Amino acid sequence: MSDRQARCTWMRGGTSKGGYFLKHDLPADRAARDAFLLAVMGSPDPRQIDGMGGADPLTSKVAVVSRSEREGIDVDYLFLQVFVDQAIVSDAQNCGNILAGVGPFAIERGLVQAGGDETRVAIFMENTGQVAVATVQTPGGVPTYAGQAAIDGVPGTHAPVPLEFRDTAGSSCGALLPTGNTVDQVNGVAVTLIDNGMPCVVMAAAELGITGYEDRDWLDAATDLKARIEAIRLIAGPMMNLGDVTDKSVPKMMLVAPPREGGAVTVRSFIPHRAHATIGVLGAVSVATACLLPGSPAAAVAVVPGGSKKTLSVEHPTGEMSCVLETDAAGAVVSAALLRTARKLMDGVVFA
Ligand code: NQM
Repeated sequence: MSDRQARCTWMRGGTSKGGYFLKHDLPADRAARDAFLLAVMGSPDPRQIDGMGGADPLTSKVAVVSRSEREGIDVDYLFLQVFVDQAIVSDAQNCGNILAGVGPFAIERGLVQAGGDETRVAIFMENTGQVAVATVQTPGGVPTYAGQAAIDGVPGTHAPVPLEFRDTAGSSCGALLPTGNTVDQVNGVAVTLIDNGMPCVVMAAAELGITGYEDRDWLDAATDLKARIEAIRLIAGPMMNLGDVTDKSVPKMMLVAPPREGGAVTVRSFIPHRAHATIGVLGAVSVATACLLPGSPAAAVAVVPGGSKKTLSVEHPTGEMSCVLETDAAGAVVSAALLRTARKLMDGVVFA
């Protein structure tokens, strides 16, 4: 195809939505690829009126998928965040929600052979060099999206897509706690700078003068709060080995409060400039991990179950996300599992 059009599948993955491409269907040159994807989404424009993007970072996302040459791995997945109102395409983060669609997409497009009623797809996440395993429902050898699994933030029920992660600590920052500390002070606020799959700055909502139970619209309209959070983010970025994060979508900013619905913790997240409608998958894993660190702002508000395999329900603006964390004898998190769903929405040719 020309560099003005490409075969593409549009999918919802978890609580996100975006375009899924085979790598060889996109321009090989990075600048040309990014220009193509900006045009496909209609960026930069707050309404993305001339493109497929949904005027929201959660619906302006891209998965680039290819058959993997790596031992024991089925496919390689590169996540790209297409900014809505800036001409930026960033590979600086993973996306565990879009990840939920990668397994079914890989089977649909012939990269992976379905194996029985369930097919395990091992996915190398190129953004951070780590592996996730997705289990896709494939009755009769064909992916199905219909089922009884419900996730908060998505109406109805769908086929379950469990995701398992191992060794996500330090995915982008080189270490779970890149400063070596459980707590740092930034602009007078106690923060945990943590990366268990997603670089996050975790702090008490109360320290920022909010309850932590506000809804997305309220948070998005809180200009002074957002300016304060951004000032902390710009200082935290270099401390987390991320360099200058002015034009990056990481670290994510996580404001925690005590749970209200019987869960482990409540979170309001900024990703990083808009409030999240729910919470990112690896963002939730990172916050849940912070809850296990004695002395951290998250541990101070969290209700953590006992045992070496714990389910931490992370409450967010539209429900909760349950993270199953497995810990070793020292209490360090060695694996995380979450339930997502996905749905194929469109398959065809997209134009730039
Ligand atoms: O943290 C949003 C999302 C995400 C990322 C974001 C994600 C994750 O909800 O793994 O899924 O934090 O930008 O899609």
